Amino acid sequence: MPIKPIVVVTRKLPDPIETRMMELFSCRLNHDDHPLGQAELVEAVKTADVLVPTVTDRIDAAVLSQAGPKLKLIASFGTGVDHIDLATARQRAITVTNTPGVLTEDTADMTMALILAVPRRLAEGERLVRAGAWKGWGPTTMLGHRIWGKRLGIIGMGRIGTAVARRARGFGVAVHYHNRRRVHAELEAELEATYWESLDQMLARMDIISINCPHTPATYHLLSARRLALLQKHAYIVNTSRGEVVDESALTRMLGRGEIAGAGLDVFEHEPAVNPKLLKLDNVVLLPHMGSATIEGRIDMGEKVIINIKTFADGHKPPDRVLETMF
Ligand code: 8YV
Repeated sequence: MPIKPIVVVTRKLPDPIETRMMELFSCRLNHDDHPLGQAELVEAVKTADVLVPTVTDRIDAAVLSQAGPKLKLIASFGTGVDHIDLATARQRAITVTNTPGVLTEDTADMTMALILAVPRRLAEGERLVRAGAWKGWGPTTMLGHRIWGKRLGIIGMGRIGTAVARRARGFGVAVHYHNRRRVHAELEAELEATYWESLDQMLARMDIISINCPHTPATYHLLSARRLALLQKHAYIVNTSRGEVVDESALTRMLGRGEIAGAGLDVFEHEPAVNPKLLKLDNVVLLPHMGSATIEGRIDMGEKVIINIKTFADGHKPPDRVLETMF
């Protein structure tokens, strides 16, 4: 790879990151920040040494099959890599990197915000005031449910799940979790966490569920209609991971029928489309995939992208290599 590789960046990144990238690489930036269509992505992979995509780019087999021989690195801006066909990338000897770690705390904060917002009817109250419909305080108006003392079931006890658990403890919430592997005994003790090998068993017993696992072929619709039906009627679901982990139609149906109490969703199955039936429900808080949306986080993510590209261009193994076998 040339010392100054041709780097195509698919979306507008924070200014300090773009400036540094321009200094280090031969960069093609996306000044107006429009999401690239398939033809533009194909054009990008044909000419680039390095592609810097985001979650809004579908880097599937059709796109990768047209990659030029120079494309050796996909340095994705973000932690999730479900928008990239890792198997095809590997077949074509293209290294894939991501930006883990730096968005953990921001995403955990947003998860906690939703865990508080849904049972305490935050968005509903805000809408009431803005609509000029608030008639004043009342002893039985806008009653939600107490957070303190509830049971939180975390699906996916990786970095973000653990950071959510730490926050939840501060709110007097009991931590339960389901994960492919049980976490280290010391961490479990610190969090006073209860491990459930069986997701079904955990779902049936929790007050709040937080989804913090990646979207992979194994977690697609992990919360299927059958599993959602195991939840208690008073349970809430919060998702700051990926919409595809939940059967969104089944969830919407259940929320509409009052079969579960509410949901806080930062991610959707067909982003940026949101099921119109969800928009009509009061017991949901809907956010536009902004879990990691802090300026500090986005700069840290950009720094990671730069380090991954620079290390690779210098002939070394970039630190954040995504191994297909991990997913
Ligand atoms: C990112 C995310 O902002 O990193 C992830 O996996 O979901 C987001 O927080 C987005 O993916 C950037 O590509």
